Amino acid sequence: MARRLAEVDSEVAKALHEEAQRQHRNLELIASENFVSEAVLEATGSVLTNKYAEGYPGRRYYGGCEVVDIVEDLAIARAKELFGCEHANVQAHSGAQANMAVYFTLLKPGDVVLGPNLSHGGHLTAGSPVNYSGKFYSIVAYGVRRDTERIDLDQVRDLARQHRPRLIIAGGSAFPRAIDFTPFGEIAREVGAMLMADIAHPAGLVAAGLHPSPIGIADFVTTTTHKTLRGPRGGMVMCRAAHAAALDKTVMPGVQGGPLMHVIAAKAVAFKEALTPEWRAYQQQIVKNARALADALLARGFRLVSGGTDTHLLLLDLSTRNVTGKDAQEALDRAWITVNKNTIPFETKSPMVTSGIRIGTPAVTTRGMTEAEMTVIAELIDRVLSKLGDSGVEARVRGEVQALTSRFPLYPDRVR
Ligand code: DSN
Repeated sequence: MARRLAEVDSEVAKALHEEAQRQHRNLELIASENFVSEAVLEATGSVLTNKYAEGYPGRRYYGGCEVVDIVEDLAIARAKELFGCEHANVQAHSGAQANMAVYFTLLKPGDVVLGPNLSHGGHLTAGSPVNYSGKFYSIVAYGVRRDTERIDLDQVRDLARQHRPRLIIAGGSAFPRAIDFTPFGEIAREVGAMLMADIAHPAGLVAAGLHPSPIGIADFVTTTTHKTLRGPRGGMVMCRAAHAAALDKTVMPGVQGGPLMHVIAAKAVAFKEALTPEWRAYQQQIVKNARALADALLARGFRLVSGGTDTHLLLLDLSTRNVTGKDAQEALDRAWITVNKNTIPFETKSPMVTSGIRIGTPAVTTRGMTEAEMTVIAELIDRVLSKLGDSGVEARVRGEVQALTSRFPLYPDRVR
């Protein structure tokens, strides 16, 4: 039992070491990724992975749950304190399952759902035809306005009046601008719909008071815990007390079995970290960095969807440079700058090619980078994309990326 990973499985051990080195060496700009603390990593890799605990604290189907009950109660209490919500279910394995839990709590197959178009910033689970949400429900999609590239609230209202949805969704994966939940709440009330806010992306900013909060407006709020929130990979659902029992029953036994207690422990740790002034300052720096990066890219002639950002992410429209998102992602990868290709509003290319890339600042901010480094990052991106496929440029940028990241060490004990 005492044998370590490297003795048991040298191949996986080597891959983990290489991944730690990659994370240390590269510039991580994927807007949905972050680097958790050693404390969160420790909880994620803990003995709680051994425990079955179907049910909820004090009401489990298995014996031996007295310790994991403490952990789940801590996670719930801290989530409630952090977001000011009436009820939190911390068992959702992911954001997709958090959303599924809300749908299955509220909807019957065929019910009408009004949600954001995927290529306008929405998420797969808000009704994409390739996702369960698009297969089970009758989806009506809203988007952004062509002129401002911000959510078209007139369209949301018109579609809601016309289609009388049972559920309206606000939030997604690629909205660079803050979402005001108040008008969504008004529209939902007017047409008798429930409102779900998916804050997976800006959750950290919401918790820090840097982005409007849907708590008290939306009936259900879903999030992941691993993006701006900087916790372990997982999901969470918050709701009004009136929906608590129905929601909990949907999560387990409705759509999940045993909760991942090691991940719930790590969520508890992350929420504790999030309740500190240092963490709030970190969230502020994420936003400052995103603005600095946006300004630096605009100054270099890039086009940003909606002209900028209010959050942690930017969406670059590369069509004005005749570069696809796919080619840009691959060229930046070769230069050790990690981004993801992303569709843009009114996209004309396939999701595997795209016209844009999405860039976020949570991970580089965790490493300690500030506005000065954002200017350097914009220059590095510009050099790679201005000479697409030039191996000499990519090699020189790789060297500069390594020089930059080595000044902001990440997991030093794991990289050695
Ligand atoms: N994959 C996540 C993101 O990158 O935003 C959403 O599921």
